Amino acid sequence: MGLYLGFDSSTQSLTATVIEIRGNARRILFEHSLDFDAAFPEYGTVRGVVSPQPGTVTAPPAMWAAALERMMGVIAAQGLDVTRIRAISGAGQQHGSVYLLAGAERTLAHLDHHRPLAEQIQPLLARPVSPVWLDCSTTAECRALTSAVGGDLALAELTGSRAYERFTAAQIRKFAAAEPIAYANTDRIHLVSSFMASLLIGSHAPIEPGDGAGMNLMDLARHEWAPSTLDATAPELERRLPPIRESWTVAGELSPYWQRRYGFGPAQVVAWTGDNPSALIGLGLIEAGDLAISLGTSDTVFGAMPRAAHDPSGSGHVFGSPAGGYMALTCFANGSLARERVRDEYGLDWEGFSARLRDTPTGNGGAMMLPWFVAEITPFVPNPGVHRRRLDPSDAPRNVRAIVEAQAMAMRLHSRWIAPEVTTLRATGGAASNREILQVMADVFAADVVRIAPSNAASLGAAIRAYHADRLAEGEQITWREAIAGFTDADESSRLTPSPAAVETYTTLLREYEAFESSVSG
Ligand code: ADP
Ligand code: XUL
Repeated sequence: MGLYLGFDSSTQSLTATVIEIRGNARRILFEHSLDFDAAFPEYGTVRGVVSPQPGTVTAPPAMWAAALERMMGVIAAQGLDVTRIRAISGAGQQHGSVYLLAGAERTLAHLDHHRPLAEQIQPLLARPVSPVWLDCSTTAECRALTSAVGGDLALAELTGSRAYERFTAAQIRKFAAAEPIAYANTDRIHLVSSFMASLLIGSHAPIEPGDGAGMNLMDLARHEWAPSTLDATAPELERRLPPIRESWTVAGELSPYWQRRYGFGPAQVVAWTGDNPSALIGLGLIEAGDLAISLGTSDTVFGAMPRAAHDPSGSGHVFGSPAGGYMALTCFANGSLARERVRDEYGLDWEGFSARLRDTPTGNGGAMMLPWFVAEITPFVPNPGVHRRRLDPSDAPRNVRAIVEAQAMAMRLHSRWIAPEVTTLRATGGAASNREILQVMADVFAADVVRIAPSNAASLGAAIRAYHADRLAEGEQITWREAIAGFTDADESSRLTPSPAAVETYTTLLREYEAFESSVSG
């Protein structure tokens, strides 16, 4: 059998993973990340994004194209026989949207393999930037959408989530009203995921239900665009959106551009999904059971769900699972970047940050922080602000512990609707390499925390999805259990177990945290 390639086009970086499958023998052949700021300084991003004014956060789609091209070149230069890559899929940061002009499809189909990709993509953009998930400038648009569809609950039952600032509907509505001419010139609106897949196949790729559910536009049960949400968002929206196709759809063949420029073969390109749905697969969460935490730019908690059940507090989301069925997710905007703010404020590196965590007592002597350096998604806090309780801002060790404990307690509290009790948490994302942070998670959740061997579960999940869809396309009735086998087993050397004393401390503290959080967030 062959090789399968997965990508994760995330907030700060693009990662690629190549897996090899020969019968029952499975291995990771290659894993590599390109950091957007460092590799593409000409786009002027800071941690992958641009923020021209507070609350408005965008990224340049041409940079993502440049990164895809650079990575394809890196893969081709590895000494791997890239013609053995049978299928490719990927994951994109969720919610972000890319606006293309009429004529884009023609250019995509005839890319000049002598020229770099980004300079050929730039002229196709009806909007030079893509609003991304960190944007929180669309509260008015969310209100309008909610009242047009009949309230929070009606919208959540229809699309899987109440209206959220970062979701694509609110972002499209804002753009269509603020820049009507550019909107009129927009022929196709892609998610990051379907945009990246389009670059690979040289034509417009579909959206799949995992990532489509992050738009507030898709009927979650039917996997169709929901007319009432389209009408409430922008005129003639449906003709601008790609079709929705099941997750395992082969979107097309790798276009001649990649074959001629880097020597790839005619690999099958499978619909891309969102980074969280892809991590669900990469962490092996096919059926309901374990929960996952992803400690990337955002922190997320998620798990598979057989039926769509909504968060009674209204702060969680139901997305499609790329394995069929659903996934539940809660997202926190103040994840890694907030930890970095505290780390940098006290002049620490990650080792110093971890040492402070080791040296401070569980429960922090009652000192607490609400680390809302930017507007928070969960709980909804539109105005940023860091709040301290019994915590001296000059006390570095206690501030380090306070942020990690607060993040862990918020994750616990706001994931109860997904799983009231957890036995094992599967961890991924950049900060999952930090054992001291994971130990706090284990103690607060009263659960074991494990990692899988590859560092990027979203990118691995994409490679596994490529394999699964390729087998189905060949007529093999492969199950998801067979597809993930050998890749998503827990790395036992990473297992952390909760300490009974710490669990007891956090059981009490969680109630105090909850009261503190709601007294400030309202
Ligand atoms: P994304 O996929 O959202 O672009 P990643 O999952 O790659 O992000 O995570 C990047 C983040 O990981 C960085 O912002 C950094 O704060 C965090 N990180 C990396 N190493 C460590 C560490 N040792 N301890 C804590 N956080 C870390
Ligand atoms: C999920 C969310 C983020 C992005 C970026 O709803 O907004 O996790 O997917 O990773």
